[in-house]
Amino acid sequence: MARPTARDGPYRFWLSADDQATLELSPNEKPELLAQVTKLDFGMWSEPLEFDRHPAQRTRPIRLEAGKRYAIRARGHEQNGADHIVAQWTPPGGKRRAIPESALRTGS
Ligand SMILES: [Ca+2]
Repeated sequence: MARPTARDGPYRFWLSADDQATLELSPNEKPELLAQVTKLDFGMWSEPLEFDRHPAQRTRPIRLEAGKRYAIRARGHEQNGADHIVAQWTPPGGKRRAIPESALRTGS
């Protein structure tokens, strides 16, 4: 669950994974409304924390409201070799960085 506490505005999400991965975001806190915002197909792996190997690693800007809760889910599928999955975000007017723990909580 992501809860941007600081600012309204467009957030861009980033995904770095090995092998296949998807990132889903809900328009609200309901996980049943999760919709895919980007997908990395098999073959679209990257090094850990490498976010510029494939255009699909970044989402379009997505408007989020400060204080509102959103369900978010990253899922990976390992095929062989190394494996990892990391999602980050770019907050409005900021730079790409880890989603701060203060903006996340687990469960529904
Ligand atoms: Ca792998």
